[in-house]
Amino acid sequence: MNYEFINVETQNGVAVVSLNRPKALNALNKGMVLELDRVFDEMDGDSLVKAVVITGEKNFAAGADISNMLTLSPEEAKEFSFRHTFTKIEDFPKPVIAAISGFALGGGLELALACDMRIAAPNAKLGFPEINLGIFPGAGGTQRLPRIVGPSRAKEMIYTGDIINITKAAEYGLVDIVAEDPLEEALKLAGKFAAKAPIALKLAKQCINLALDTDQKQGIEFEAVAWASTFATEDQREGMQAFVEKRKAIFKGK
Ligand code: DAK
Repeated sequence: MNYEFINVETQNGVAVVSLNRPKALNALNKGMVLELDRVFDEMDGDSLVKAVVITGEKNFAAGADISNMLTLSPEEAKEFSFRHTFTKIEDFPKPVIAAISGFALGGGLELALACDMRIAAPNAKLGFPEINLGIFPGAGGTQRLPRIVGPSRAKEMIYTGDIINITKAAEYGLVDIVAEDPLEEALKLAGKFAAKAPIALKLAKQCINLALDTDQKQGIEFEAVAWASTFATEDQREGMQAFVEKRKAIFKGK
């Protein structure tokens, strides 16, 4: 499949999706988000893809494309929404890591928040500057940010619009790992994920995501059912048999 605004390359079970509008600091236009939507649908059905890294050379993404939004009516703004795509990424049944260099702002940061983890370079600059444009984060930012950094820090970031550096982002827990080469680090971690039992990993992701959405008792009930269902997989037999036989398990995703 050919794309105009992204590049996709899969190696050793890990797909790297690179945002590719460098002249606009990878600002997300409608076309780029549609392509992201499409590639995640394709990767969902591709058994060769076991984990995904989203990245951008030099910059992750400096937000939604402001020139696309200038004259939108409220109805058009609703249409312009990225939230379905970002929720698709959050719910994607395989791990997704954001590897961030340079700017991750506005809609770009919202995209990174929809990923399972964020690995960033020392030069990364993160923030929600929307308030300076007379709007506020509207593609999941007000919901995901407080769950990750807590409500007070989320309010500080969203009310001020300040762009924060890597030291503060790491202290806030907005960035999980700081690495000179975030893509290399993300590939290492994604490679580790890719070697695990895919069904167990998918179910674990569902359970953890649910933990942020539901009360603990319901979450524990869901976990019990999901956990028991792993005993219907060949990978559970293989994992335990390999342990008993003192060899490395080879998982098939069945
Ligand atoms: N949109 C469009 N173009 C952008 C851009 C953006 N967000 N960010 C940068 N660019 C473009 C610049 O216009 C410039 O283009 P040329 O003039 O060269 O043609 C080029 O990228 C390089 O940028 P600068 O010359 O400004 O570079 P600097 O290093 O001086 O500054 C900067 C970098 C990141 C500080 C600055 O570019 C900047 O402040 N950019 C805007 C950041 C921002 O405000 N981001 C938030 C955008 S609002 C929705 C929900 C959510 C959203 C949308 C819809 N719905 C529910 C409908 C999300 C909204 C946002 O993200």
